[in-house]
Amino acid sequence: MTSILILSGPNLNLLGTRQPEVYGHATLADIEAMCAAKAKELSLALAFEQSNSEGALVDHIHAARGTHDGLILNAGAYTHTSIALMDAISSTEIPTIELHLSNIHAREPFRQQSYIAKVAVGQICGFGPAGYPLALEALATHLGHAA
Ligand code: CA2
Repeated sequence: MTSILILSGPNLNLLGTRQPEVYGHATLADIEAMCAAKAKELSLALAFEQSNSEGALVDHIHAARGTHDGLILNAGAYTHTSIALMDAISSTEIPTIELHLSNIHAREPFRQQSYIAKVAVGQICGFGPAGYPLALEALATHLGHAA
């Protein structure tokens, strides 16, 4: 069975508590439930992890090698700074979709730079929580997964 890891970075554990005008009202648990339903529909195995620590996120990407077939990564603010996360993706060669709730290209200039985009299959941003099931469909298609 095709297995996907959805990995969330710093501060995303606080979703649904503040800045709903930017990030929406859904909590990370709501997003996980939405993804679990979509994964069931697509016959995908799914794991869901979050960490506020850059090193722990690198460890999750390393551990995904041989365990999961693809990665959906919302690296939060590390998107814009982390060569370590970029190197973890390229060294494990795990097919990765970069995901953001907000449209990072329409925000501050520092958010328009992404190290993840340089090694990702593609990027989905700006659709809020609805981007997650879209990313599952896109990654399943990219991996040649037949439901
Ligand atoms: O749009 C996204 O998904 C981001 O990855 C979210 C990050 C931000 O640094 C990226 O530039 C874009 C921030 C997540 C912060 O989450 C919050 C949760 C609750 C309240 C405030 C922020």
